[in-house]
Amino acid sequence: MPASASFAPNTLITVAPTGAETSRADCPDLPTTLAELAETARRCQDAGAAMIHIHVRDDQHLPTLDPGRLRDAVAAVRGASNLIVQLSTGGSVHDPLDRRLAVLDAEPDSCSLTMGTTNFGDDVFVNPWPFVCELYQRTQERGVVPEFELFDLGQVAALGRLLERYGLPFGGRVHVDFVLGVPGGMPGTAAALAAGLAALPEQVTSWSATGIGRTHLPILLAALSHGGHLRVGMEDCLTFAKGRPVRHNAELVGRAAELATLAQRPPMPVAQARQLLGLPA
Ligand code: KMH
Ligand code: ZN
Repeated sequence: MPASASFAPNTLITVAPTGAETSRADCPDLPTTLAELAETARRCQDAGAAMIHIHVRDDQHLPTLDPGRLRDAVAAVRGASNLIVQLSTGGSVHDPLDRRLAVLDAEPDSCSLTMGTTNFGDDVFVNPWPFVCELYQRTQERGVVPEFELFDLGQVAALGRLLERYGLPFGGRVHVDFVLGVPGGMPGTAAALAAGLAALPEQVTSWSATGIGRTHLPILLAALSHGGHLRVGMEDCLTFAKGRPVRHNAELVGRAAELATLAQRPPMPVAQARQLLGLPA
């Protein structure tokens, strides 16, 4: 792990409240409307989050990359909170690449940028190298701070190649997020996280991790024990404890904040998180 990325004094908590995979019918508590997104942003900020990773839904609660809807979502969250707004450029496995590139038109603070193609359950999350390069250069031109999503060890190496070829992101900081436990990616184990950390390029300045499904809590604890930041939320985990569904994203943020505080690295305020990511104050 690069020395610059080790043991931050505070913990950046990112909430990923919705995702693109869970249907509203299967999970009525999933926030899918703009009003619910705004309410979620406010409550999650109160609970300790500093950044929100957003997937937008349409009036039928289905994933969409409609440009107007994306802009409305950014405005709704900014109207309800001070959270750093990160739009997903991953979308759903069915979204075409050109629509995913156009996400930047909604002018978020940050966007996710996945470093390679990954089997995704029975589907494929497509991220060809030319697409990764194009999206990265667009973030540099538009002044959007990327968060590099790492689903697999090969993607950690690909990040090194990207930074060598195109230089640092807008803002000069390099923040990555390990996504562990996707069927097709790295397993949700502390050992896999440690392997990913050991392989990080030296330009990386901060990292977070999230575990999918039942790996959510173990990866949260492993990330804290390695000095990293946290991503939590119903995109990644729908069960708070055995037999007890998550009722609101703020529950996951609140638990992460408690555990981070216990680890002597309490939640990072938004202003500090903006500095961490190289965003203007
Ligand atoms: N929904 C997944 C196919 C991202 O947000 O950038 C992709 C994803 C990653 O969630
Ligand atoms: Zn996502």
